[in-house]
Amino acid sequence: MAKKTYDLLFKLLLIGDSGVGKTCILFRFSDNHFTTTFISTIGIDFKIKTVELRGKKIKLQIWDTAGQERFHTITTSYYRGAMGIMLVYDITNEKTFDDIVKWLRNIDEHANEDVEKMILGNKCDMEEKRVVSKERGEAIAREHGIRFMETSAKANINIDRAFSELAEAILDKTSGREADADHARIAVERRPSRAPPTRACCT
Ligand SMILES: Nc1nc2c(ncn2[C@@H]2O[C@H](COP(=O)(O)OP(=O)(O)OP(=O)(O)O)[C@@H](O)[C@H]2O)c(=O)[nH]1
Ligand SMILES: [Mg+2]
Repeated sequence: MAKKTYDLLFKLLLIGDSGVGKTCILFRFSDNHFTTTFISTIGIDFKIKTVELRGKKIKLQIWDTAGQERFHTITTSYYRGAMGIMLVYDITNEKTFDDIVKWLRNIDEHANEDVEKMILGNKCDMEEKRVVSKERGEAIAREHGIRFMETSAKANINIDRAFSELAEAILDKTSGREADADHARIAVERRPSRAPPTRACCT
């Protein structure tokens, strides 16, 4: 049988308005490549990258969704399997930031309850065109108890870090579950196989 080349598989999802840079973020992370040509994603696409975290090989299967409304039905059908979701807005476009609440609502409706989330304010290389301050990004993330980072796919700022932090948060959760499972197994193994029935004494 072929040897498994990874220890864990994490499924991640990128969501956010069209044009915020989701595909570029993914390409920078997977291929260290960037292009200024905008080719809007049709439906959904994915890339794979294996990273090493705390001595474990983690295969990241990253789903890149189309931000355009007409693909809403197909893209939301991918939320359920995601263990981590990156919500992306563009710091030079107010509407994409306002829409973060809409994307958060979509997550509430379609994703697993314990999915790890992270908000990314992308295109932070365009300081001269900035309309959303970093503080506002931090504030909305704090309000919803979510991680936050400003990124640039173009200048390669915080791209690797964003994926590592999200994967690490999932790893923390997964390790917790593994520990729980071990604990439960030990508890079962220690239980006497034929424990005498406990009875209330009646005289
Ligand atoms: N300056 C700058 N431009 C960026 C950055 N990231 C993406 N872009 C540009 O923004 C445009 C849209 O990028 P995409 O990655 O295709 O956007 P998307 O979010 O995938 O859009 P949809 O697939 O339609 O949902 C392209 O012209 C990119 O070159 C960035 O970090 N800085
Ligand atoms: Mg795209």
